[in-house]
Amino acid sequence: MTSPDRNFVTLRITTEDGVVGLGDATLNGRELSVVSYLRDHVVPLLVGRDAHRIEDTWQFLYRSAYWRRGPVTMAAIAAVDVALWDIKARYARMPLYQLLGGASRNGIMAYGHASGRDLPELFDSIRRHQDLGFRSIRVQTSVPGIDAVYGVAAQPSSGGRYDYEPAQRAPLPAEEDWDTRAYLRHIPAVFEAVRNEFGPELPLLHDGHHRMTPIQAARLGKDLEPYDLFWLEDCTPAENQEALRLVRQHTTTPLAIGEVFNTVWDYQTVIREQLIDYVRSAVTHTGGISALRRILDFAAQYQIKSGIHGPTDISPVGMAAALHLDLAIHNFGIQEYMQHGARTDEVFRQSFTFTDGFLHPGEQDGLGVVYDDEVADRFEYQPAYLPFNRLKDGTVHDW
Ligand code: GCO
Ligand code: MG
Repeated sequence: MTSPDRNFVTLRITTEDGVVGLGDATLNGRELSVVSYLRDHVVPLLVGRDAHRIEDTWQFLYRSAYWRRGPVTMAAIAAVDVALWDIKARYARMPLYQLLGGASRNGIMAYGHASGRDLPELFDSIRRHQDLGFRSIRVQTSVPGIDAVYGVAAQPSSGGRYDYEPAQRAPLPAEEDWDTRAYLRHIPAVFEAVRNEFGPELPLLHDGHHRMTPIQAARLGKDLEPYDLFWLEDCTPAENQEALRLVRQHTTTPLAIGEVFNTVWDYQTVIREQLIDYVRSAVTHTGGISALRRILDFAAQYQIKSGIHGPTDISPVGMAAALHLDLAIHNFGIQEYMQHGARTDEVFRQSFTFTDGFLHPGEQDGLGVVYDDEVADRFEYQPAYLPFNRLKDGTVHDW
């Protein structure tokens, strides 16, 4: 556990001849649960096992626990899986993507998070991200009548950069407000203004963050069609995967879902019925490289592509795992990329590059990440929670 710019949980596995593998086990707002799951229930089972038996270890951890699936379990299994892949690639003395089939592309298209409380601030943020090299941009803005909206930098001092995922360091989650009708009235005009300012070509993404009903999501998808989005993300809560049928009937706006999913079973209907266009899971939350690769192979049969989750609450280890997978699979779509802070980069010495809008995992053996214990130990865990929403009448709503 370390908390340079935010809390991160990292698993290190060391083989008897000293080869080290790293795995990301960070579950934003519930980090301590995964630390306990690993320390108290998984690590004792790993000591003495053959580190080369990745698949057997994955199946052993998934089936021997009896209780299956869920974000805590799958983050713990993911950390073990990624650490063992890191070890195997280090033994093989090659970058991890080579073990996954080698490169299927020259670089990994990334998208960045632009935001603004109003159009001038939003336009500045988009330009800043273009200056940073981003060729695809997520657009989030404030909404008149709502005080705090997801994805928008709270103050312009950060230059409109939504710097870190909003796990506020506080003993309790912050309450935010929401009004879906105000949001639906406002967003289409924002995208019309962005298209008028930046032209028709720039790939634009938007995150609905689970807040609409299916018919509201259908309306927004239809209203945004003239602006040709790359994707509309988490347009409606998707525990009920069939809800996407109604959205799909009304709009051709591409849909991305899955950052809160944690196994292939969460995707079965939306993939088989082609109700989505992009799989949003992170390696860290879905059981690791072994599991997410299977989900993406299943998705490929339905012409669905990857859109791996890459906010700052995915650690550089989880990010590196994503990049090796992004480089190797055929049905790559896009990679989310929020740059980590300087302190985080001190703890996790990473070797991936971001050049002219494209990421690359690098050519180091394994994942290409080194964890500096001495620096990490300087940053104690601090309780931090994602906010939650209430509607005007006080009803709790999806954040
Ligand atoms: C995204 C996600 C994040 C989540 C965060 C939760 O699209 O990157 O929606 O912004 O809110 O990862 O921990
Ligand atoms: Mg999202």
